[in-house]
Amino acid sequence: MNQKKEVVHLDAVVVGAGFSGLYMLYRLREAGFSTRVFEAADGVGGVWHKNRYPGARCDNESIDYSFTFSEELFKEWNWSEKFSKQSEILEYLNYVADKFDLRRDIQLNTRIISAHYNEEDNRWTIQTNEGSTLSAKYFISGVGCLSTANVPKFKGLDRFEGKWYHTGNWPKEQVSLKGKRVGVIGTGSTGIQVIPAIAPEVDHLTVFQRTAQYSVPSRNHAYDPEYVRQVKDNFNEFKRKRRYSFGGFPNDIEARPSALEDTPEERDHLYEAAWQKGGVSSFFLETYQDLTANEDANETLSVFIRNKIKNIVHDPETAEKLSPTYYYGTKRPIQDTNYYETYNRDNVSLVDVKANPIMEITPKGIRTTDGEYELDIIIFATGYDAMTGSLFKIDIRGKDNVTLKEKWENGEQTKTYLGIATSGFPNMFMITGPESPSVLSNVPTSIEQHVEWITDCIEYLRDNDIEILEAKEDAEEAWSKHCREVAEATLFTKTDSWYTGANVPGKPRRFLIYLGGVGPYREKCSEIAFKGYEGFSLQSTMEKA
Ligand code: N01
Repeated sequence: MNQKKEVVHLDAVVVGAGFSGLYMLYRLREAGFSTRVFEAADGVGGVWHKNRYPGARCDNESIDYSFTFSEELFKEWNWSEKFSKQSEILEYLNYVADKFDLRRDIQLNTRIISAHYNEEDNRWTIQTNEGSTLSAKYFISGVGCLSTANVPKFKGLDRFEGKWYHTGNWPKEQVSLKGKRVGVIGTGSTGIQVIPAIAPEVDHLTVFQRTAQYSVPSRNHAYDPEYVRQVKDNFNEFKRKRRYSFGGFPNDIEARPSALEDTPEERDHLYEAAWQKGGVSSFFLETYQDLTANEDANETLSVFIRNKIKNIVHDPETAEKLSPTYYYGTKRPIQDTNYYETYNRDNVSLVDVKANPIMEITPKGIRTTDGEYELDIIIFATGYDAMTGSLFKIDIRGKDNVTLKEKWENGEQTKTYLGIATSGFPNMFMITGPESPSVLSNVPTSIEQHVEWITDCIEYLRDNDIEILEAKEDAEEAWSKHCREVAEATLFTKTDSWYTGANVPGKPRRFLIYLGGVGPYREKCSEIAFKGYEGFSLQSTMEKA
């Protein structure tokens, strides 16, 4: 007999158990909403659960890259290094899950495959891959901006006789690279971490580079306990600064207004100081403010880094191939430990696949237009279908059965209101969604702001008997236009990168990150809430009846 499956009723369903999902669950539960988080992986941690590749680290400072919602948590957790290893961040997120007893409402190994808004009862019907059906008043995405791996569709990959891995889905089991001929495709933040980490272990490493990248030394080090004590003692100030800063970091911006107002000697002096101190943030906080806004200012730093590459890399031809030409900072700025130095090793070679594109993967390795490279292992450090990829993996349908993909990709533009909501999809929220500061900010700061805003909003709806909240089309139009205008005033839109979607063939070119600053963005969101959720249409239970 065919038994009808039971539908589980909840206030909220949250997708993903990374930073976003964990905190969302905590806040909604505290506010008295029945909530369940679904996570496709077999553990909490989101990208930090999956990105176990050799050399994986955070390139934001560890203390800054933490939650601040709990002073107790902030004070009892001790980061060991300035830039944490993936394993330490994963340990932290597991600690958070245990400390706040989150696991009982997290279902692991379960993928949400669809979420359909039902206009009859104003609820979301949600299906999982293991056949459960849920009904929730609110559908909340915590899928992250960089969680859907981009594996380029090279001809012949299925015939490769060796092993291949994408860094974003690195296996839990130890991958033995010792004595192997390894190829790495991709030299973004990830490739630049993997390459120096594995070079000493492998027999030979061949790097397939499409775009040469600027990278600066991280100069990672163990934390000075005295520094950590001072930060913890000033928790409230740390938290306030992080929330109202431009980038979501607690640091003061000491950068001078323009690189063009200083002499070349003064500029080199500042750039050299930042290079010696290490970390991308040293350049943005302590050199010049117009590096990503003005082409000539940008070129001064670009030249400085290109000269560094020439000085570090012994072989002039390799140094030339490693020298980037795009506007510094318009691809995600990168920091490293011994990246350029790695090309001085005898067992490392560089292939320029822009000049000689990859034609196919053969059973024995990779064939480019200039020949075949025999390999035992291929590592794809080829990035992500960013910003929208993970949302589109779920069949999300709003009013009139319209899918999110149809709305955003078939329309002339992806449009959201504040990056939190989108018209036609009532009672759906996106944590760090498209057109919010997200990945061009310190992400945990932006996650905290969104989670708190969403929780306050849902409480407001409950307290005021409001059944439906939906972004208005004109408010969304205006926000989206504002986002594009702010971006167009920078150099970001001029470069092909995952920021613009250009890394995924066929993806529409759109810049979906709000560049107006974390602090001003927070104020804007708070003002909208204060004005009774201006720009949203609200429908009460009574009206509906
Ligand atoms: O990915 P990417 P990533 N043939 O897209 C190349 C975050 N992150 O994983 O530049 C050949 O930046 C591509 O070439 P090109 C961080 O936000 C954070 O490195 O497109 N090559 C590029 O070199 C970061 O920005 C941390 O020409 C191909 C590379 O693959 C984001 O994740 C650490 C290709 C992809 O670079 C993504 O970084 C690591 C093809 N068909 C990552 N397709 C932290 O520390 C792509 N490439 C927090």
